[in-house]
Amino acid sequence: MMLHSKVHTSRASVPRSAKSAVPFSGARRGASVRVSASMAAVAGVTVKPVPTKPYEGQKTGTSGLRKKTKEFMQPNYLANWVQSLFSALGDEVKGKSLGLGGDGRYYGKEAAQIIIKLAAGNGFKKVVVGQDALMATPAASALIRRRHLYGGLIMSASHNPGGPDNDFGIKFNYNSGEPAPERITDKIFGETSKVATLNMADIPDVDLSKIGVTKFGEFEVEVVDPVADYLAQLKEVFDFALLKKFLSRKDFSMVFDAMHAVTGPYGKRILVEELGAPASAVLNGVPSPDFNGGHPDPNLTYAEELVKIMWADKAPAFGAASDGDGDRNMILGHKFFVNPSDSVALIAANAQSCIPYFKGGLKGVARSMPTSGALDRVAEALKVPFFETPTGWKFFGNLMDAGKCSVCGEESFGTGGDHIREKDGLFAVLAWLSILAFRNKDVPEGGKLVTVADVCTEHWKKYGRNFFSRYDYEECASADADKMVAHLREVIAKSKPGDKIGEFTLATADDFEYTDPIDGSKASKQGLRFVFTDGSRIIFRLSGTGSSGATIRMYIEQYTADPAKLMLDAQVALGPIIKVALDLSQLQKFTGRERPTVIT
Ligand code: VG1
Ligand code: CO
Repeated sequence: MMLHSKVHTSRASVPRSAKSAVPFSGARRGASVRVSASMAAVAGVTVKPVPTKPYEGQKTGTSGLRKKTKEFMQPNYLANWVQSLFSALGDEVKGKSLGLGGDGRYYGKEAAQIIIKLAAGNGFKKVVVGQDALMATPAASALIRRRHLYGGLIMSASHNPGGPDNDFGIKFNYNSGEPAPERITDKIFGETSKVATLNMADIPDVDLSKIGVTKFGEFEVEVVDPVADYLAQLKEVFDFALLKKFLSRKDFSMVFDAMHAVTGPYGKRILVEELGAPASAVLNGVPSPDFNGGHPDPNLTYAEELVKIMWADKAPAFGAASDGDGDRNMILGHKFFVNPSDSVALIAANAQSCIPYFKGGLKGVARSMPTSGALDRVAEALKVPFFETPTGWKFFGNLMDAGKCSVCGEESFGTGGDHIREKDGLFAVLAWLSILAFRNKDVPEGGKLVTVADVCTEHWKKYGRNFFSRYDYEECASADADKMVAHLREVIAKSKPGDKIGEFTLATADDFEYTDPIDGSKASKQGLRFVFTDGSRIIFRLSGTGSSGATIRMYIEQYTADPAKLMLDAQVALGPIIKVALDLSQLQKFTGRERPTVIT
């Protein structure tokens, strides 16, 4: 390529109307051209400045930007956001390596090609991408950490349905593998409102179906096995030999439902090939661009195939499912559902004895605000620091980086550890299998196995039980949801400690605000909560992951230490407080909804 000393290569100086490619030299040692630090791309790559216009509303929600796939497929829609991200990151990205992958949903492969061109055009030296553009969210976090990448882009709308008529999404994770904090996402949003030029490298599409390296000048794309780094990470956490031995018991069987999403290949490789489970243990294990028309959200409503299997009279001892991008998990025993708020508490309580990575003890634990207080009790018993954060995994990253949190979780089927910086579906599965393996190590084959239900009931006997339920009212009219929120704010403003609401006495009512203990950043308006004197709670939030309308989430919690009540059905135990919550919010009046779309 010719050296072109007159060409300014900083982003700002790229002519907006330029139609032709702008060739430029790279930072070649001894070259006579002075290369500016803000040069747009690496040597040997031609940058084509593509003029563009901002789209409204490209604001990152709880976890990345999620919109209808058709919105994402509009000209430059995805490119605008990615360019805005790179612009927000600035010169820092020059010469760095970027991870890339997604949950296999519709439009992922095309999106990957656009992102690779923008990465090259904005000065990244390398993109490490999962084969066929696949990469589970926890695997992307592991990849970033293990390969010391600058960061990574994950193409996923997680548990939202996929396909041309459903959702697509994208999010950026930083160099310790954590979802970008709000100071970055705010900056990206700022850039999206003024983006005018896309720095696209003029390179052909890369064959993502073959593992290997493709070079364009000094820029390279490495296609990698999306499972390998993640598997290596999990091997540093769990005792694979012990798990393999446990799974080989003839009196134990399990089933893992990948829900036609990204974890199929992970489940097959880890559970079947590494740990010796039969191939039939992985259900729906082939990733499909529209999740086979399903809703890849592992809960009792959407994982109905698995639920049917586990509620049959003859069933496997252990059942699990994960979501679209593999960061969520649902854990089931025979006819038994483990509430995610209990799951994280249980994993924390058993981590030190059952999981090698935690054998030195936990540095601390954390949960999102709406998640039940079961974990708080474990933290107290273990005498470790405890943190309550807003909803969304991005708030755990700082705590983990600062060495203050080893295990954390959310009520929304998210559980994780500080081995990576994302919630991790298969981590939860292996954690539960580790607990079961440990508890059954002295039970002879054919003896009475300690079950998932046994582990939970013993936990409740020791700590008491935090009954918990979440009601989701999906796709309400936004105006209605806003009116309900405004009404609740008025109720909060008028309320005072000691007020009687139904049979409950109010301790506090507020709009949750969080100050990050590490960097002091503040997040406000993170959920309206009513906390009662007996520790019961009612919380309302609007979802930040939907792509249309408003989803209202109502979270209900009540604690009991009464042995006679421990085994009650959660909906029965929570009946009275649920009624109070509905009366207080007048949800039915505001939304016209008689009942929720999903109950957890
Ligand atoms: C939901 C959950 C939240 C979770 C987020 C991303 O957010 O409530 O706990 O972190 O999804 O999960 P919201 O704003 O809709 O309540 V995932 O697996 O969709 O990345
Ligand atoms: Co997810």
